[in-house]
Amino acid sequence: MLWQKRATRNRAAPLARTILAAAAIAVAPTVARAAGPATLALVPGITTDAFYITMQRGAAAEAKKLGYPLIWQGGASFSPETQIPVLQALLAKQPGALMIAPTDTTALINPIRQFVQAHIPVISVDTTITDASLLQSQITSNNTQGGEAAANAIAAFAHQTGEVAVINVKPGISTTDERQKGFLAAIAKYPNMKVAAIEYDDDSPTNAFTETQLLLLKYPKLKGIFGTNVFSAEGVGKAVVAAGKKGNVDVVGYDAEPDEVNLLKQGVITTLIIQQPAREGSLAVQYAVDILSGKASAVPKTIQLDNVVATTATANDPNVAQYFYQTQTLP
Ligand code: T6T
Repeated sequence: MLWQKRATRNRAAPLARTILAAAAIAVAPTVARAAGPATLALVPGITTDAFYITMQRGAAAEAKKLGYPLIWQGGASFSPETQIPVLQALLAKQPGALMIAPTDTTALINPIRQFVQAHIPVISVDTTITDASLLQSQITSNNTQGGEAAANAIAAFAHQTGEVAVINVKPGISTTDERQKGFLAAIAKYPNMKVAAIEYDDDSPTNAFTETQLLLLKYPKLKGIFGTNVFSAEGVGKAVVAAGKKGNVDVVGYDAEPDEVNLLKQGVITTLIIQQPAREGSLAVQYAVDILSGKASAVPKTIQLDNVVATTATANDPNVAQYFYQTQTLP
């Protein structure tokens, strides 16, 4: 197996840790670090997004429990241009395993291949790449189902008739592409409904806001808008309020960061399709540790987690609110 060298190093880790702990006072700290468990690296799509911050929390808690150091490092925008240099810097540090949310289905293939060639196992978490042969596991949500659920929520609001629109991030992101596909397929099942427009905001709430303002002017009879992620839904919701169209134009969003949750409680966003990023992060760490401990065969190749649907009516229910995203990483 490609990662045998690393797995062996980790099987020896508990013993090495005990010896080193006993000798900690006498031994130089650099020696102790080199012989400890391999460092796990988690690279989010973007560091300022509550979705990935919540994922970090799940990963950090699990890594702490299992006794593995975790590096969380990513770009300040959701783009290969900022993510690839992060990967290059990480490769030089030779982590034990890489867990990554690739910002593009194809642009990240070669950078990820470099880790595989360096015998570093790679797990995708949230988004993925089209070359699954490079990945030990792919962890994500059921994005197609989430898109369908968004369409059905908008259709119910619109009494199954009229025009709707989508504000998406950009093409080439596995998750949001699937959400859009699921949404379009579900709307197509309503004979009296039509998708009037699909716009891309490049993961910017400001762009989503402006695009929504223009859509509301161009399609005055618009019944609803689907914002496919945190920043899209936030921009759509705020633009609908600014246009005085709350209650006339339905907003269905993905994810659950604080601004979205506020809009949900106010009845601007009427439905949020919420993911389980903390669980995704925790599973990624468990799988990475399994692989490094010689138990790669126990790790599923793909796993899709269920979404949780929140509505304005259920927003204060603790069983739902427990899934809302956090804004502070764990140390
Ligand atoms: O919706 C999540 C994530 O699943 C998607 O891949 C990118 O956007 C988010 O991070 C939310 O902003």
